[in-house]
Amino acid sequence: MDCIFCKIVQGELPSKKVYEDDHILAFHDINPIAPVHVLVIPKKHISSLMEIQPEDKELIGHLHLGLQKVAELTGVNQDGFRVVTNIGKHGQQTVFHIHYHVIGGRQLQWTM
Ligand code: DGP
Repeated sequence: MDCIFCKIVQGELPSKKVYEDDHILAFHDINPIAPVHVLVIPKKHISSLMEIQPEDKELIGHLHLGLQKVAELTGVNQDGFRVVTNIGKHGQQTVFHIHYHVIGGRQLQWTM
């Protein structure tokens, strides 16, 4: 499968890791939009939020605990942050391996 995030998981492409365990990986976004911009992904290939299956419930719960860990590791838990997952064309999803952007380190605005 030609998926850049699967290649990062496999170590075939480099990444600046923030956190890793058996099921998830967190790494710095290559094109950050804020002082902290980390992507958190499941190691399992799931193409988007719309492809999560009932058997993935535990994995997705685990990933949310990973989001907390990343917030603590990067310090954005102190003043707050945003978690975003883009889906499809209108969501401007560009990488079709589900990922959650952890964005913070400055005051964010809400513009669409
Ligand atoms: P999106 O699909 O629009 O939710 O965002 C994909 C994000 O992935 C985008 O912010 C840039 C980032 N990205 C794309 N390719 C790479 C890569 O090879 N390495 C890293 N670290 N980030 C990447």
